[in-house]
Amino acid sequence: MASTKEYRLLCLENPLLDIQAVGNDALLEKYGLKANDAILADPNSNHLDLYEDLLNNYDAKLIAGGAAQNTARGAQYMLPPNSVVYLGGAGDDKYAAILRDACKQAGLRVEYRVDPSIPTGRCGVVITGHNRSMCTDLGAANHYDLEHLKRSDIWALVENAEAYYVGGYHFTVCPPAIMELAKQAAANNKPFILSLSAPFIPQFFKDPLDASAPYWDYVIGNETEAEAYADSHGLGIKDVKEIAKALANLPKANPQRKRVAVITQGTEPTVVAVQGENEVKEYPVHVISKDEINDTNGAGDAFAGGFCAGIVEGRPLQDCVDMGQWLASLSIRELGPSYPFPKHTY
Ligand code: 26A
Repeated sequence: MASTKEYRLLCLENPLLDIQAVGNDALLEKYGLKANDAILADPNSNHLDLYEDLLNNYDAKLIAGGAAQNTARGAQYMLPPNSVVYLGGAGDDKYAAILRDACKQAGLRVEYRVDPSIPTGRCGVVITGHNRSMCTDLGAANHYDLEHLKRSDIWALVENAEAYYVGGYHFTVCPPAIMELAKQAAANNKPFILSLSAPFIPQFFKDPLDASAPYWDYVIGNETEAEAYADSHGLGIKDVKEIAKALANLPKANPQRKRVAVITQGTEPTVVAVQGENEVKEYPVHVISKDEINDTNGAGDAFAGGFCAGIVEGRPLQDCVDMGQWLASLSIRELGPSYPFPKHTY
């Protein structure tokens, strides 16, 4: 029988408000951005001017973002009411109010560590064609801490949850909180799901990432993140299937679960490797026509959301991948990392 427990999935990362607009090459060049990338804003550059520029000159939209918050909203979209809770740091301002409102509408419970003295984090998203360039000023999200996670009411949610999802972007913020969840998962044989999030995480946050690796029951990434992992770890392999296999077979803390590595590749098939298995499987994506594509920002987060929903429900791996692909195909039809309402059913 399916569990009737509430808040079975607990997610952690950085709540951000996306300031998203269609831009052009000149705009990318002005701020030194690549067409398809995710970076932290450099306060010593002009990055912090990007947000006003997008709002004033490019008709930017304010959309609830933060990669794992998008994933959490996505998982909740596919699960019964009150299934998902999300943790992260936010301010006490207009942007936080927009985030809370979007999450409330999605039925996602959020428990922010509120810092009223620091603005809520923002992410400038510049869309050019099918590319998106993201530049994040973490703000209050950067102040998430172990103290919040260990607060008795929050820790009760941790103990109650049956699965944890951590966005790799949180390695820039609070690795100790990630490790705490990771160890809690292993000690209680609960699945710990980690997203690589962006190439700069395996490149520049290699040490905290590697410290968490033994605890990954599921590791999710896209092809560029997989390649960045292989490069930064000197694996000497470029083939996505081989990288997935290497990830799946890293040393593991909890031997009761075989690690699964899941690599998405845009419209190309999703690659899945299981620890100890020779065969790497490929699952074709759900095809949608070109003119149905609104924007692909958040497609990876949506995939992770559907995948996590499947894990929480104890579905077979193949179904979890299918649920991820289904939710990604819905999100691509929306503006930004959003899901259609009224709800579609899987
Ligand atoms: C620490 N960084 C850079 C980030 C992010 C981030 N979420 C958390 N931390 N940079 C971009 N994002 C989010 O990624 C989503 C699309 O996948 C954006 O907010 C956007 O909603």
